[in-house]
Amino acid sequence: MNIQNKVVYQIYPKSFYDTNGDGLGDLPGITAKLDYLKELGVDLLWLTPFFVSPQNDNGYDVADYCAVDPRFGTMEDVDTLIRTAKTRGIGLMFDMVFNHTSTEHAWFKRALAGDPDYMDYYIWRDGTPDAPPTNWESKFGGNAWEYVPALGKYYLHLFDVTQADLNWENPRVREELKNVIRFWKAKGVEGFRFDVVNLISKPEVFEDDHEGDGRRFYTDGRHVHEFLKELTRDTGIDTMMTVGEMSSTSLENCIRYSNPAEKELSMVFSFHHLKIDYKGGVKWALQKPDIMALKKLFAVWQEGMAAGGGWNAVFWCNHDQPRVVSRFGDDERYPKESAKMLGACIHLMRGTPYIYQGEELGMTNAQYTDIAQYKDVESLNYYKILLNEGKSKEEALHILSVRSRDNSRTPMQWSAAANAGFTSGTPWLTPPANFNTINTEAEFVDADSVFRFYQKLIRLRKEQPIIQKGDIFFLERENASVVAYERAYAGRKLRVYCNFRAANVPLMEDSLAALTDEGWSKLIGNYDGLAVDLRPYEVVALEK
Ligand code: TEU
Ligand code: CA
Repeated sequence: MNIQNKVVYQIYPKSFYDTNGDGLGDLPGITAKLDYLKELGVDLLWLTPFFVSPQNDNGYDVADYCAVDPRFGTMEDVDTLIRTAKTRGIGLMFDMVFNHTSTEHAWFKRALAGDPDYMDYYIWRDGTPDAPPTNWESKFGGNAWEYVPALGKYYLHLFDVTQADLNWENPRVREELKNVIRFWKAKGVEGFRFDVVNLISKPEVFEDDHEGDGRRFYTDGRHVHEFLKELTRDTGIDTMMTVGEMSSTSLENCIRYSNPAEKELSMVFSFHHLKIDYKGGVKWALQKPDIMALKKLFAVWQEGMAAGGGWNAVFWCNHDQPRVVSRFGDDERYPKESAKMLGACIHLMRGTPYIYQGEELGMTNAQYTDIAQYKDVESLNYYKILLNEGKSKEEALHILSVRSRDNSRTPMQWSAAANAGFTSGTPWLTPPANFNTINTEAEFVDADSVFRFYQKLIRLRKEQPIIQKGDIFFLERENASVVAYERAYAGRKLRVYCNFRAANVPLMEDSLAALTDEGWSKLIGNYDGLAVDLRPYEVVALEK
């Protein structure tokens, strides 16, 4: 599949559209909104997990990989969705959570019952109740090992205690997972997203980490490339669109994961650019976004992946990240300008853009003020941890309002009707009050809306080989306010300037007026005409 001219749209089914009034989005709700997605112009839909699950981590705790959770619908609904999307030229990508299963999975239940074959599907270490095998931390807080008294052993869980890590060293595990891919491939999906797939290969010996939380021992682990090659080869997914979610990864590894010659994956998500507002690298410690750090990371990753023949998935938002307009933009004074600037910044880069539902409307953070409004397991765990660390309730709630994953999981804002038109019942998460103005109906009739701008960005990618294939080189490297880059292809050039400040900012290397004198003309922007300086959150792309 040509991945360079595609745009992927991520759907969090639980929050997309509810057709039966139970307050939870469902699969028929996605089918019902295909015309909307067609109008936007996206090519593929990545659906986060809708498989049978106790939903402790909203479906990332899978209890049966090949069955549909009745909350979301039926297998027939899946077939209908795939078939109907195809008639609109839209493909589906399903989410494969292969680092761990739910502790409700039949494999884990057999392991718990002491069946040695199934115990070997997971990672166990001997121990006593008071001494976990290592000091590694779970990504959701607390120690990463859980003691099972009946077995006298601990199992590893890098995420929630109900998400047990699979033992990829066991060939039977790898065969089981290949069968899952084959099952969904036969249903006619066109791609897969692999959850935290660079964490699947654990070390041979488990030891304490005296420098960190343990991640250096299992991130991009010793056999990960081998395992991915085998999975891809044996399931024949090398011709499909595949993307791996890479936690705390390196450029060098991402080149290997995504260079077509390696036959591992089509592209990768990396997250370094989404930690520029983590103080000391800690998610729960707030700081203002460090735009200089952001620029450097973009330059390293964009230029580095191009040099090594790798391919990035480019994105700001997903179901784990706060809304970008609230985060790196200004959702109060410049909501439209900053949402458009952020969109263009990513969409004109080298890589395949991913849009997370509602991003194309400029949807904001949830604006919750009460702990009872939160549902996410990570948020609830960290609320307690923050209080235990001595933070006041107000401080802890403020941190959650900025960092919680629920910020992105609020219902899709379809209209100004009750519950943003998402459900006729009670929504599982409350939408922020701004759905009155930020919603698909309002943005359809506004020619200047964020939606119309995203639509244009998608169309430009399809029309312009330079956006799909151009080389990339970063400009304005010393300018702490502006992210700027030049694309080049077949004698043509494209320059993109993005102002990340709520103020006028001059360029360092040129003025925009001088550029027009040199024959550059405007391709797209979020303000009328051109000024000498960049205006607040202005983006302008010039071509020559
Ligand atoms: O996320 C992996 C991951 O490490 C995160 O983005 C995580 O949510 C964040 O670091 C916590 O601070 C993936 C899924 O996208 C996420 O929804 C799942 O909870 C997680 O894997 C476990 O399957
Ligand atoms: Ca429903």
